[in-house]
Amino acid sequence: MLETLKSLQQEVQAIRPSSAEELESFRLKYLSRKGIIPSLFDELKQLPSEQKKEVGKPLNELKQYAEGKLKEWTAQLAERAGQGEAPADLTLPPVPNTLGSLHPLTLTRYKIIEIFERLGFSVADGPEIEDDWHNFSALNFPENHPAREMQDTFFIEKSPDVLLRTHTSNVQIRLMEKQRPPLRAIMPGRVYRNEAISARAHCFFHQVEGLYVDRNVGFADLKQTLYHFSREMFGKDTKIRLRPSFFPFTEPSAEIDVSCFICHGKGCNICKHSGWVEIAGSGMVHPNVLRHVNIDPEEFTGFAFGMGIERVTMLRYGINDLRLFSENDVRFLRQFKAVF
Ligand code: 2NL
Repeated sequence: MLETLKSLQQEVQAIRPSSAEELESFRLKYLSRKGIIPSLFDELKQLPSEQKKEVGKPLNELKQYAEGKLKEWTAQLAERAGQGEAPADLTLPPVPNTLGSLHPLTLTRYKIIEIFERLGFSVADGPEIEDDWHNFSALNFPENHPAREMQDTFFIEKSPDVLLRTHTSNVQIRLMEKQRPPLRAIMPGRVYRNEAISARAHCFFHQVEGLYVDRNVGFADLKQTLYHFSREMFGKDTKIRLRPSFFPFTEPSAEIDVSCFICHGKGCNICKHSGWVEIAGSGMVHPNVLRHVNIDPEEFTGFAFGMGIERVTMLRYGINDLRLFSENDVRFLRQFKAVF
């Protein structure tokens, strides 16, 4: 009897049913009412009591093993059937897209580029590590300008200076050095300033600058271009307002405000109850800047502007903390879906 049990145990262990039919014949052969294992229990009853003890335990183990195996294979076959054979239900919603999403700053940059490309502006690119000439001197910054101080700019080396660019105007200088007017380009990119990090300031941010140099480019071109941009970016009823300002590289210079697209002039937190929000700086390219790149200011004029991508993005989406852009928190990033 013990020998029989041992070989049965090995037999059952070796069985690997590969279909529902094979599984059923396994059940019938070993576990059904007339199967091998129940009939062994019948035999057990006939045995004298010392042998009952000896044989009872391994027989029970065999029964439990066979029952466990039946259960396990029943589940496995059901799972396989579910995967392979169930017809696809075409009325179910599609599997959600688990790809990442574009960063909100990327979405805003794409939108800005799209608007200016339709006006004939190309997109230019340049280095983030820059020399003094392309970041400051060519742009008419005086020798003692505070932006040249260590507190404001990240210097990599001093005399000759190597620094992290503080604006993308360096690309405009490089473009004008290389190409003759007419020039029409925008320069998106990352810029660096030595600021303590807070909800409103960061040691790097993103900018788009624009430049248009040709014969007879005037202030009206600047105004109309930025008016068109504002309406495309913030909506067709957007109005703009120009306030006098100062930059070393433009003369005259103006800050561009757009009418508050949140409250439409009624007054809200975004516009601090003024009805206007600042979005860009701008001006006519200073004649000294044109001279520095060998463009004759008597023959050519140009306008330029610069805007912060973070600022425009915060206004578009109602984001109130600059740090969210660089923390890579997916709970934040997931909320921005591209609409093309
Ligand atoms: C701002 C203001 C501005 C420019 C950038 C520029 C570049 C050259 C010549 C003249 Cl090469 N101007 N760029 C002009 C006016 C304003 O940026 O608030 N940016 C965030």
